[in-house]
Amino acid sequence: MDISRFNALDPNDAAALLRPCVDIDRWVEAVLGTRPFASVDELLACAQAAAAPFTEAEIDAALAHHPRIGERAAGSSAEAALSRSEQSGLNLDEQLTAALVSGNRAYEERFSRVFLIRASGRSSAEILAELRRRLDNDPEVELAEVGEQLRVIALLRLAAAFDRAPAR
Ligand code: 2AL
Repeated sequence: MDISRFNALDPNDAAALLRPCVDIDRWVEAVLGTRPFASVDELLACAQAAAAPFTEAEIDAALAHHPRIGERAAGSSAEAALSRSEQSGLNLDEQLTAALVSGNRAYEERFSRVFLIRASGRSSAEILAELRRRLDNDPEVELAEVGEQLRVIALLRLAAAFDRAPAR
């Protein structure tokens, strides 16, 4: 996608490009409502500002679309394909898989939501260490961390849709 094509897209088509990045209506509408953009940088800056911060309700709604770390997303949706690609570097052996399953379970018991982390560019061992570190967070600190991870993943996906190198 290039920026002039994106500016000219029908709102439904433009929303269909944005929604797999993070399915939060307010964010999608903020980006759509700011078109036209002079550049991809301007689009990414707008997308970033509209994501800072997400509310708790927005985070919980968006997390419903994220498979657990270590679980291969099923189906042919754009989101599932993105998730599979992000998690493709995880090099999971039996031991790491078991550790992630039990870490995910402990996290969900403690925080009542799915553990979320930007998976692309991270090894399974790194992810497991982060999961264990974040398990000790206070709930408000963890809410801020998960919101930040959701924003990072959304911006990576959006940048990739415009053939941009990841901006972290
Ligand atoms: C994911 C996912 O699907 N892609 C990614 O970067 N992280 N899931 C997760 N639970 O963290």
